[in-house]
Amino acid sequence: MHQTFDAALEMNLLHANQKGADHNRAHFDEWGITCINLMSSPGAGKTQLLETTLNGLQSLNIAVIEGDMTTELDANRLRQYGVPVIAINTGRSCHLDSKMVAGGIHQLQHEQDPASLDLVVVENVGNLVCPAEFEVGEHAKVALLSVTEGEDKPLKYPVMFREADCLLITKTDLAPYLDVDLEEIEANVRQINPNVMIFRVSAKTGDGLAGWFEWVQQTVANQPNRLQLTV
Ligand SMILES: Nc1nc2c(ncn2[C@@H]2O[C@H](COP(=O)(O)OP(=O)(O)OP(=O)(O)O)[C@@H](O)[C@H]2O)c(=O)[nH]1
Ligand SMILES: [Mg+2]
Ligand SMILES: [Zn+2]
Ligand SMILES: [Zn+2]
Repeated sequence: MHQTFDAALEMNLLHANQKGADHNRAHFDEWGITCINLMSSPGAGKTQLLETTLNGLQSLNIAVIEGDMTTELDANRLRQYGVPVIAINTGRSCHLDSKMVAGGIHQLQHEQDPASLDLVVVENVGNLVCPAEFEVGEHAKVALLSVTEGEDKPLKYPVMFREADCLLITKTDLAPYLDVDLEEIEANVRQINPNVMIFRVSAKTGDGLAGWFEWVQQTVANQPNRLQLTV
């Protein structure tokens, strides 16, 4: 959260955002859809992970809400996979908020029957701090940390790691070329969030992706209204 001169203002902002997040989650629950919020610093590999996930999980009907400050570069990468992609430009904002995502959901709703979807993945703006403080109505938060970012990042930027339900240590194919200790990354993450699910993955080689795919499928299966709607 940016330093504000007025704590009350900050509380109001987060309160308004929470109301919007509740609105979005009500939509997802009404449609029996799961929503996952993907967050990381710029370049940790969110879009590439999404590309491999769209390829690997074709049994699921997935839509993407793609947040970027400017450009539709990531959205256009993902459109090539033939899935609905709603692009949101945040302008000067360093994170998506629930109101922006509501706009995306309503647009998605106009384009197709939302109940035909299993999963909406929100790719947040690349930023290791602010996205974690603005809930968008997701059922699960997934954080990515690439092996090039340094073992200390979970300790220095704890909010996202504390909030995450699942952490992906990405680009593990690069680890042999670096002085990086993956055990230390995991220990630092566990210090902040002892129960988080951790996967080590390489979107480039495919290493570790099976565990991630299984986690996504399980998360989708756990959407309570999905069970009611499909029986
Ligand atoms: N070696 C290697 N490179 C990767 C891997 N995943 C992503 N990259 C590279 O990392 C760079 C950034 O990947 P993106 O997927 O665009 O990262 P992002 O988190 O979506 O970036 P922003 O949306 O800008 O925050 C690209 O050059 C990718 O090719 C991986 O598993 N291994
Ligand atoms: Mg991206
Ligand atoms: Zn609505
Ligand atoms: Zn910020």
